[in-house]
Amino acid sequence: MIESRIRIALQKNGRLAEDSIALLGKCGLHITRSKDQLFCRIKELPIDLLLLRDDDIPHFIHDGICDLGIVGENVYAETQATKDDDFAATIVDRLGFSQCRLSIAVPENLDFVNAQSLAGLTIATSYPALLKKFLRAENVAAKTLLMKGAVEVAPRLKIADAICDIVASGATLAANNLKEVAVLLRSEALLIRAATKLSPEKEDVIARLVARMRGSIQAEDSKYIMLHADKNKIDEIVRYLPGAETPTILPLNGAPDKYAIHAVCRETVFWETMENLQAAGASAILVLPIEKMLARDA
Ligand code: PRT
Ligand code: ZN
Repeated sequence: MIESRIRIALQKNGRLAEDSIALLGKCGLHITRSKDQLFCRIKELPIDLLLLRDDDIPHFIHDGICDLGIVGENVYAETQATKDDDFAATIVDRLGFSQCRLSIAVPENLDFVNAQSLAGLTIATSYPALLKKFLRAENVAAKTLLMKGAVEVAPRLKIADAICDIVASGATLAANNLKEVAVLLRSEALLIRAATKLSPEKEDVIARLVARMRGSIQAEDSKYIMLHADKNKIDEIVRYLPGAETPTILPLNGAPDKYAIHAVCRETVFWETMENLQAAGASAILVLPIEKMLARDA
C-alpha cells in the first residue's frame, strides 16, 4: 500500500550525499541511482528516497512531503530559527558525519575583543536567522547581508566587514586572510523526522530503520577485543577495557589458570589501551572490527 511507504529526503549531491547513502547501505538499503534521478524506490523495505538540495530537506519534512531526512544541523537550525515555534520537524539522532561549525570570522588585522567588537559592522552570511539570533543574544547592533555563496570573499570585495559561515578545517578562512572569532553552532549530520505521529505501519518502518542506523553507528565506534591472561590478572585487565560490558571469560584448553577474555568495547581502542593491557599481563591481544550490532538498548 502506498500510504505505508515512508519517504526519506537526502541530499542529492554535495558533502552530505555520499555518507548519507553509505549509512543507508549499512542498514541494508541498497540504492542504485543514475546521476539525475530524484526519486528511488528501495526494494528491501517500504521506503522511497527523494534526492534534494540540502536546504529543501527540513521544508519537505515540515510540509509533510517526506517523513524522515538527513541534513546538516546548520541547515536544520537555520530553518528552525526562521520558522520559530511553527516547525514540524524534530531531531531523531545525531549521525556523527559532516562535522563543521558556523562561525563569525573577521579580517586578520581587525582588533576583536568580544562580540561588541562587531557593533556597527556589516556581516555577510547564508545563515541570517542564526546570525540575528546570536547578535540579539549578545546585544550587538550589526548589519546582516544575505549572500547565498562565496561568502568568504565579501570582506575582500568590501561589501561586508565580517562573515558568518561554515568552517571545517579553517583552510578557506586562512586563504582569505580571515580569522575565526566566535562559534555560533557546532554541527553534524542529523536524522530528522516529521513531528507528528504517523500511521502505525510507517512508525514501524521508521523504528526498524532507526534501530539499524544506531546499530551500524555503534558498530563503527565499537571493537571486539580478545586476549589471554592469568587468572589473578583478570580483574585488573578488565578495568582497562574501554566501555566494555561484562566480558566473557573462557578457560584455555591445556593451560590451567590461563583464560581468554572476550569483550565488546564501545569506545575507541587506542594503541595506548593495548599497551596498558599488555603491561597488566595480557597477551595475544586481538582487536577486531564489528560489522553490525543490534543491542536491546540500541
Ligand atoms: O547543493 P546543495 O544546496 O544541496 O549543497 P550545499 O552546497 O548547500 O552544501 P554542501 O554540500 O557544501 O554541504 C552540505 C553540508 O555539509 C553543510 O550544510 C554542512 O552541514 C556540512 N559541511 C561540512 C560543510 C562543510 N563541512 C564545509 N566545509 N558545508 C560547507 N563547507 C564549506 C564552507 O561553506 C566553506 O566554504 O567549505 C568551506 C569551509 O571549509 P574549510 O575546510 O576550508 O574550513
Ligand atoms: Zn544548500
